[in-house]
Amino acid sequence: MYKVQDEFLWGVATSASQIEGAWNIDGKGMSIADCLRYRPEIDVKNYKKVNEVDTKEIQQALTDKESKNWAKRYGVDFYHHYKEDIAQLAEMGIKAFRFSIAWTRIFPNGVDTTPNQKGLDFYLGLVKELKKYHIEPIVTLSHYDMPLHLVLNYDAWYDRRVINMYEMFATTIIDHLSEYVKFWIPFNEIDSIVRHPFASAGLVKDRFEERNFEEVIYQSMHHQFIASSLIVKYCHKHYPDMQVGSMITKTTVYPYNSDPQNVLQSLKQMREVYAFSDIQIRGSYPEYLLKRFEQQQIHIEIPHEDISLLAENTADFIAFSYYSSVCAAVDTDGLKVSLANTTSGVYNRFLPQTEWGWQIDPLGIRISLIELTDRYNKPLFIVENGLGAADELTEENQVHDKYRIDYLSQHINQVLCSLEEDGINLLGYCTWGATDMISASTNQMSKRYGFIYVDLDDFGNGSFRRLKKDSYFWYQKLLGFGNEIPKEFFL
Ligand code: BGP
Repeated sequence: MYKVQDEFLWGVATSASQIEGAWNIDGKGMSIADCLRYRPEIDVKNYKKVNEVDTKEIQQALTDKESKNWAKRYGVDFYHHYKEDIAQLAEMGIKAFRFSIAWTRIFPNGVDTTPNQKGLDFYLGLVKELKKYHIEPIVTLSHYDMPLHLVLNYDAWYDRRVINMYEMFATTIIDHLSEYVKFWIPFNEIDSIVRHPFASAGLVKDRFEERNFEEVIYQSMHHQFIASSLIVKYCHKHYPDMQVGSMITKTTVYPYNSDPQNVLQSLKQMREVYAFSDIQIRGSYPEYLLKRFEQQQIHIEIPHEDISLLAENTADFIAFSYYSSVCAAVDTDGLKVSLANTTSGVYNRFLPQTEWGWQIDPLGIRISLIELTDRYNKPLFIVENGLGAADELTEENQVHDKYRIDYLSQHINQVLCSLEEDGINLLGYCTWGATDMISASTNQMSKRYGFIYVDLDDFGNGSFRRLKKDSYFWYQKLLGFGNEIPKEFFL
């Protein structure tokens, strides 16, 4: 038998721009996610071409109010379906529901002096619905959908004033939901700014032509760290029971072979992500990052008061997403490329690949748990793990997603094994996807992650009808075991 603590948070995870829809009703302003569309003419493995848009594409988004191609404007209409969805998830037996707050539902332009009451009402209604079923909310404050107004009229996260606009937004919603929400994540995958600066921080490259764009990215990164520290400070001061997490994109990186050069390369690649959790957990910039800035002539402004703010307001836990692993090699000539979320690396011949080129590595989630425990010795929270697949609906209106059951079964088995053997402190596990939703990197609906199928295609056509997949009943059975789970369930 595997044993988990009574308060272990089995759940599911979502984000506002991928599920809510209702992009321009009840006072919501336009976000950067509303400028992203499915681009069938572009290979979806080239997420940068799809989502790192230029000013011309933004202008098109501003004028095109009708086309259903802007997938994240419609999501899966959770805004109007949330009671039905929460009821079905409660019936599945979840104990936690991760969601994010659409900043522009609260402050439509980011600079508004008063919050949008209908936005506040929506999220209060949502957490009350969760409370009805004794489901713990895990709330991400910024999940790739900052106000477009701050991109067009400020320099997005490169502008230090955005820190205080974010602080106003975050503290307003924290106060509003304080009776119901204990777990807060200021930024989803705070490390992702280096891979997709627009989707993560509203940075449009052609608006910084006279600057070193890498320097713009790292200065914006610093502003997000400061914003995050201000939220830690606020919660610790006003709500001592609240816990604030640092969230990173955790991909396990293996050396391509035992050549010490490749071992060193894999350590360097992992440090590119660890730098973010180092800063948020250890409270200061690691020397290796400062040395890299020096060598690459990257200069960022770090006022003296920032140094103490970072040091005195570190995160309480480490949340992370895990999907896949990659290999690292110094010389990649002739080696096949493999993807892990929006990270790329060298293909691992020991592992299978999904239809979107992400390799499936259950042991990698256990390795990640051990690595993070050994580096930080802090509570951990798996807030995303799942399989994106092109599910097919049968004529009997069923989805036989055994491939997703196998993926989740293998990964959860490793998580429970790690809990049993590796001395980790794990707060919970959330699958990525509750219902199907819009893919963050490709803006596709057909890259499905949910336990609940949604009748919608890549072009916004469909009834939004919900249908339970085979995996729904599998996860329901797992959650039904409570805190003693038979090991043979995973055979
Ligand atoms: C993570 C994001 C999620 C989610 C997930 C799956 O990086 O935090 O928002 O989208 O990736 O990726 P995708 O939707 O691109 O398949």
